[in-house]
Amino acid sequence: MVKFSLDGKIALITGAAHGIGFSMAAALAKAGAKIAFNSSNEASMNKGLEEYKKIGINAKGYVCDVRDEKAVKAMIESITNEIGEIDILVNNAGIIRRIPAVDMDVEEYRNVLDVDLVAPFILSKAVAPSMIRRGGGKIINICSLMSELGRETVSAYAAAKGGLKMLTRTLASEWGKHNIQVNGIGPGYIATSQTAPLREKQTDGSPHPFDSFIIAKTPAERWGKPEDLEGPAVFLASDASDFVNGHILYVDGGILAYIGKQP
Ligand code: NAP
Ligand code: GCO
Repeated sequence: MVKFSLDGKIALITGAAHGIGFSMAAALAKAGAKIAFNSSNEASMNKGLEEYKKIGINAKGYVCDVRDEKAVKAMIESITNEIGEIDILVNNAGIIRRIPAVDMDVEEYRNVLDVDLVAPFILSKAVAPSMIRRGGGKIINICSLMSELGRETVSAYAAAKGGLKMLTRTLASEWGKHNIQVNGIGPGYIATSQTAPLREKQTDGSPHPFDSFIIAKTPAERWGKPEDLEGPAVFLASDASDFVNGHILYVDGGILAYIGKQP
């Protein structure tokens, strides 16, 4: 369907060498977009390039620390010169540190916010002038169900993702008149390297307690897969969402709607 076509579009997905970013980038490519992605290091970027090649996607990879505004501006200039001006930005790069607040160094806390909240501002601010000049664009911020709920040990992450929800709404407010739609995707619990520690089997082979906890809290009774984010990403990157702005689309199997299974 034409509304969902990304033919002729150029998309930058940050942190998309693997995980959720990789799946969303692959989906945008299958819908017609040219893909640029970045990693924080060469090894991961090269591994990502190999994975894209394996599925027939001619992605272009860059090494760029999203916390570094100078490096981000240089990467965007390279993408513009080598591929073209960015139509779709997916702020996907993110980290988490699971440490009780009393034990968390302020520097550790600040670093999580730098990657998960400041970097999306840096990237969005860097691509917006071109989008404004050209009459529009799409920005998708990868939030989290932790943009709405907290839990122990993830103070920095939840604060960042909560802030990212409001950054999404604020940029949507500022740039809507320029036909730039700024939205978020809020994944629930997705099986990636980020959540691997929460799913590791116990020494006796039994499920990790957190694994069982999430299954009981999720109406779909399963962890999400990176592939579950493909359709939402194409929707928010395409003309099909031209009147959707400042919205956080939760892709969580219903966890935010559910009090949880009675033990
Ligand atoms: P992941 O596999 O760890 O991917 C995160 C990516 O971020 C990595 O590829 C990493 O790149 C990149 N990254 C981290 N710091 C960076 C930096 N300073 N500069 C450049 N790139 C950097 O995790 P994921 O689960 O796919 O998460 C992707 C996004 O979804 C994150 O924003 C995460 O918070 C969010 N999310 C995840 C879940 C979940 O359950 N998995 C749920 C909700 C939201 P390299 O390693 O290639 O350098
Ligand atoms: C955790 C998890 C979550 C998920 C995700 C939930 O420690 O609770 O890592 O933070 O990664 O963000 O949507």
